[in-house]
Amino acid sequence: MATPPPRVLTIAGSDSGGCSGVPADLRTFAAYGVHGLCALTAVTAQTAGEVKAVEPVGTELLRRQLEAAAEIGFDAIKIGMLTDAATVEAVADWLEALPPTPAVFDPVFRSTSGAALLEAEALPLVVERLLPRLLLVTPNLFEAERLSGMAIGGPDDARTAARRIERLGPGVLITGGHGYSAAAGSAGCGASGELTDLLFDGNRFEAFVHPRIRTPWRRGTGCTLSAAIAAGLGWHLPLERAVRRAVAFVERALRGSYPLGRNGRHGALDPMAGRRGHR
Ligand code: PXL
Repeated sequence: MATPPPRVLTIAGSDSGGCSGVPADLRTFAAYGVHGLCALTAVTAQTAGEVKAVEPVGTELLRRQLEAAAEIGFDAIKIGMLTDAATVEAVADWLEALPPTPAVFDPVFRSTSGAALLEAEALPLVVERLLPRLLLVTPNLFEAERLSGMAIGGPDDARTAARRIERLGPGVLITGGHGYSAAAGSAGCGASGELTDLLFDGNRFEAFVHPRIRTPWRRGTGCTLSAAIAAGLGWHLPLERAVRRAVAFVERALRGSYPLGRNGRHGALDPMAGRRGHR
């Protein structure tokens, strides 16, 4: 009989195109060699480039999934798309009653194509009810601006915003992939061809500098990063090592990205890069 691998739960939305959300998370978990459990928050209909429909599964069915997952047990949790206030509350209530478990939250507010994936009224609930119960939150610069309530024009602002978000409860990893809004040419992204993901755990800052992988096929990047961190935590890596490994994992997945659909403009990164069965 094989030794059971770590178990990691994703609480997130499905993506019928298989690029982001639960499909990306489960591929990431598979690549990390952990057993993936999933609790769907919402079902979406999408192509590789467009979100066509989003519908929450409802708090009753979500609760049943979360209770069933807790019966099996898990070592770490990734939380993604939460859609609306009722869903945020259901997840927060459940987390509150759970024995302490490392949880990583990717605060998905809108899709790459601009579709709203968390209603605006739910943000205060995220801050009050969810953030205090998390080990780590992984906002991009836009999401970090929303969570911290300040504009982030460059690396110094990113540090200030990270401190503000950390005061709300969790450690924070601000991802640099989207570029600073104001300060053109500032360190961190853009001209140099490098970008920085900034980790603040409440004690120290750690900057993860890595090459920007230039690919138009980037759907699922944020989901994969947070799932990879959760998988590392499932293997009991300390937070800093789990993040370092996840950043390298996403870089490799982006190098293996591929187009999906007719015109080649859209596509996804490949969490299974180098691990596909037919080779
Ligand atoms: O990339 C954010 C994201 C997360 N989860 C689901 C999504 C998306 C973006 O479209 O559809 C289900």
